[in-house]
Amino acid sequence: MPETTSASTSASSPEISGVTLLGLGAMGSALAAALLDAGRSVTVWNRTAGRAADLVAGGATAAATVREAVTAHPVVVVCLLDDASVRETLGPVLAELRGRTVLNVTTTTPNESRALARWATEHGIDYLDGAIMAVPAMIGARTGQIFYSGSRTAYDRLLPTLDLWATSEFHGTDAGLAALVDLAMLSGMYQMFAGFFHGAAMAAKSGMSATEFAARQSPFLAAMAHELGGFAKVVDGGDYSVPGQQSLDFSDLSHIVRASQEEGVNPAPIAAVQALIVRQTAAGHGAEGFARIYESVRATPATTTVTSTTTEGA
Ligand code: FVH
Repeated sequence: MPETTSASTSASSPEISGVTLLGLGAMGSALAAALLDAGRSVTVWNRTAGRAADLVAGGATAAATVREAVTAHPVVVVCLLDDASVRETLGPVLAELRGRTVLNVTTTTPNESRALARWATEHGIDYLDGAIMAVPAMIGARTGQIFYSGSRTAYDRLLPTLDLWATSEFHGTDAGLAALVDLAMLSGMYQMFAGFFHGAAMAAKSGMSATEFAARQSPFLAAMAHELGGFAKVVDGGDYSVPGQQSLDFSDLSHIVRASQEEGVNPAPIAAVQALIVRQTAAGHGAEGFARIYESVRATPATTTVTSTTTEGA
């Protein structure tokens, strides 16, 4: 189990003097603004000029080049589009980064983060990876979370600064762990959203608008979310036959799939869940509870097709 710690470890960490921020998109700008609000010295850089105006009005220094930006402070926060843009931006200034700390909060896969950490270490850079569980409006309001992994010393030193943005949580010295937990959380979220869209498409056949459906679905899902703790206990206990659960034999969801087809609605989201059930019932586990489908997903089947639009890290 990864080591996970939150903000309380920060109490005795000394404050850092100033921060460089590379990338002034929606998130990078929010991160910089929160640092300025806290009175920190901030130097910013963005590939396309002109995005720094508001931050400069708020007290930031705009650097004309990446080199000028990274040499301004011992800590460089990177908030760019993806792994490729991080490498493209940091590659030419590797010599200048030696001896500094890089905190990369760009969304990456775990292996991209690990590769970046190795690359940084090889060049004498202290590397901390961050994964933001928040939208820009939540930064500074501390209603979001940011997961970190990689250099523990960097995390401890930066924590008073990190805590200005969101609740901070350290997941371990394996630099890929923050990205892993981040993407695991997003996986659950997107599948919930897909389920909502499928339900909305079915309800639309009754004349119900998506807005009307959401008004019903939202409190129902909130109530159902309380089931997660119970499912988790079954998964962690490893006994899917714990009494009191609805068995897979009771329903393989074919009534929902059929209804969707009858109404001319693509059943793909619910059919995907059904396929996970069928794998378990076919293997003789039909008398066990719904949590059993965890066994259908915890390893990649040989036949799974994975689509990737991102470039893997070196
Ligand atoms: N915004 C959000 O809600 C999410 C929340 C969760 C975490 N993400 C991740 O944060 C990274 C940055 O997201 P963002 O919202 O700031 O993104 P954009 O507004 O699209 O800005 C992208 C910035 O990246 C720069 N950029 C793109 N390609 C390059 C490149 N090849 N070289 C240098 N910079 C590059 C772009 O610059 P420009 O287009 O203005 O010149 C923006 O500064 C991201 O990983 C999210 O997944 C945010």
